[in-house]
Amino acid sequence: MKERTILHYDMDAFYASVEIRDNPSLKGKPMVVGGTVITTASYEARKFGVRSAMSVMEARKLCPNLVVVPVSMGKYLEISSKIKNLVLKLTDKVEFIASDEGYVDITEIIKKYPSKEYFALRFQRGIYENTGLTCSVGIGYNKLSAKIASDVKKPAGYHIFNDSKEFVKFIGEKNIKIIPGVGKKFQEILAEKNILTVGDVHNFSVYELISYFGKSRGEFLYCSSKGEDNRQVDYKRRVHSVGNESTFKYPLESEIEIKRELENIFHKTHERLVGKGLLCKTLTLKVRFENRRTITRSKTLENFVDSREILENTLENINESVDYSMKVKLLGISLGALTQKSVRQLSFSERELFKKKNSVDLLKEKIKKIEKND
Ligand code: TTP
Ligand code: MG
Repeated sequence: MKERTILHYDMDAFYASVEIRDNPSLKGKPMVVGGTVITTASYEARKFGVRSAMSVMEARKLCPNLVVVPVSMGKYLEISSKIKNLVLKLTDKVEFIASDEGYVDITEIIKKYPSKEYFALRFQRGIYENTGLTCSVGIGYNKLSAKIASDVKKPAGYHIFNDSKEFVKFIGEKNIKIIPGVGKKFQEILAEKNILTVGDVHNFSVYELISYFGKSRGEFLYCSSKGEDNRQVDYKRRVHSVGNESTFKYPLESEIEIKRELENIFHKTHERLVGKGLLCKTLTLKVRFENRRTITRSKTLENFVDSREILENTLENINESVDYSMKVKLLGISLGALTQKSVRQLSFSERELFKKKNSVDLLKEKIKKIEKND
């Protein structure tokens, strides 16, 4: 199999960090985000043993000064799609596995950078400058090693596993629960066979593991303990345009007919644009005449839009420039130069605010050092 380089990122105390960013008086205090149940805890609260999924009542017993901030899901989702769009600017080979984490296949793009370390720092800095939030980054040679790497220096750190030798050495002495997918129940079953660390798995053959735990779990354990994981980063190709066409068995003759068909096609296309949560910047009209001659007419708008009115007017303008002296065999509309609706450009003041923060300066310094040594 071809050698790969995979990055995994995971935002630090995601919901809590957003709340602290938006209300700096919370900084340094043990706080959680939640109602009756905690979604996440700040790192200060974690020192008291406060964790996700714990009840607030239970947490207050551990930490009497705990500050509880209500959940603002809309806000976290908006920031989540902003982060996703930032990552997608690097490459479309991204698989988002939660609102605050994802895998990126950087096998190709890493070649343009001086080192993996440099890339990790640039990645973190990019996220921080645009959102004011820190993330942890792991770079490995497959998904498993990348995912575990991102947890090594949490929060705000990064770790790199260059090859399976390095990785297997690292996980060997660790508790078996370090392997994602090994939950509490499985851990108990494994303990019955004296498998407490990842290294303990090596005492068994793959056949023994399968006979104890079943085919899929047995194979999974065997491969994971040797640092093997062939899963691909499951990315979806980005949509570059949305469009619809209609071919007419009986070519259209009158302008009224043409207009009605165009309205139908526009309606379908516009619904798809809105349904996918996209904005567009260009509209293209395609017309094929009875003699098979095909023309396209495009207009690029000043801004990204999904407004039905603006797009309908644009279509009307373009359509007026078409000479319909011949019968029409096909009509098509496509909306291009797409972007996700949730992307919001940062205002200048917000950008400046984040630039003032210390950790960005630290990252910049580290990057400079690497550049000097290169
Ligand atoms: P996580 O990435 O698991 O946790 P986290 O980002 O808060 O902290 P860490 O620094 O350890 O990565 O989850 C991301 C968000 O998902 C988290 O901020 C809140 C939400 N969440 C819940 O709502 N319930 C839960 O049980 C968990 C684990 C997370
Ligand atoms: Mg997280």
